[in-house]
Amino acid sequence: MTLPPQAIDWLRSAKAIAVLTGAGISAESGIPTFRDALTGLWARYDPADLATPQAFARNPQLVSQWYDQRRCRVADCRPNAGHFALAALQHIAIDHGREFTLITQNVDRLHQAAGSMDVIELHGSLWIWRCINCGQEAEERGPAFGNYPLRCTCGGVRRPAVVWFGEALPADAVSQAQRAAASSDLFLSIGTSSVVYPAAGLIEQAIQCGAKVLEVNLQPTPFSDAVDCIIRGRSGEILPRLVQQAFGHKISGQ
Ligand code: BV8
Ligand code: ZN
Repeated sequence: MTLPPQAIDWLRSAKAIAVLTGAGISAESGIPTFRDALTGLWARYDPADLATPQAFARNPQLVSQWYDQRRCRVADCRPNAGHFALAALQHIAIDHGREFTLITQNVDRLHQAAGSMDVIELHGSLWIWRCINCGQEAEERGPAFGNYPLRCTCGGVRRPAVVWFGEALPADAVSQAQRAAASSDLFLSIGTSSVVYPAAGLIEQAIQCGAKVLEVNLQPTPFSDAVDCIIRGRSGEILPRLVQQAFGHKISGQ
């Protein structure tokens, strides 16, 4: 597939690039997107029903187990060429003295595993678990917890440090992301269904502030008619091609 030449030109000439990623960029790493039909045990649950403070209050054991299973599944996954392409793009932007901000809705930290720096995590991380009693947070990289819910040394229950529906996003992450969207001259929206707010509002903000907006997605989104350019397809194939054609930089997939 040939890439739209204007997308290559914008990438080459952009002074400030902002990128928003969703679950779609991790799909090729083997991580089901939030809305993919959940397999097996979880098939009868709607993720939006599990990813809420009410669900956790009602059944901390079930919700903790769901998140721990997702955590263990991600532990076996590796970044794909799409993640590596964005990490390479950040280094190229820095070498050329340009602004680059990566904003993600994902909680898998595959961007960081691929080498991206200063990633803005709007929805937290599967790897960090927080005590709801004393607030202590710790990264959990080990095997499945075994019994649920996870307990803190203070005896309190520990929850995944992700942002659930109905919960406020970290204020500093939101303000940093909004500043980057507002000051970007190129905004890449990658693999997100763009229906969850306030994250999706960043796309609106980039459009309103006059950035060129490029959508990379398998499917149309509510913003498809408003963006400047759409590349339909897999981000793991499109992003490395974009970086290579714009800068001659070959992305290896591992
Ligand atoms: C809040 C972490 C208020 C947990 C997630 C307006 C303003 C503000 C809020 C709202 C609003 N309207 C409605 C709301 C409420 C709500 C909301 O947006 N609801 C939606 C459903 C209508 N928002 C909230 O509740 C937010 N909180 O606003 O609180 C507040 C304020 C102050 C004080 C108190 C309260 C919190 C939202 C965050 C929820 N947490 N994740 C977890 O992971 O378990 S959201 C979760 O779903 C993901 O993080 C992601 O952001 C979102 C969408 O998931 P998916 O659809 O699976 O993933 P994605 O969107 O990325 O879609 C996959 C895409 O990839 C598809 O388009 C597909 O085509 C594409 N794709 C697939 N494969 C590929 C690909 N593309 C390219 N290549 C491929 N290979
Ligand atoms: Zn505690």
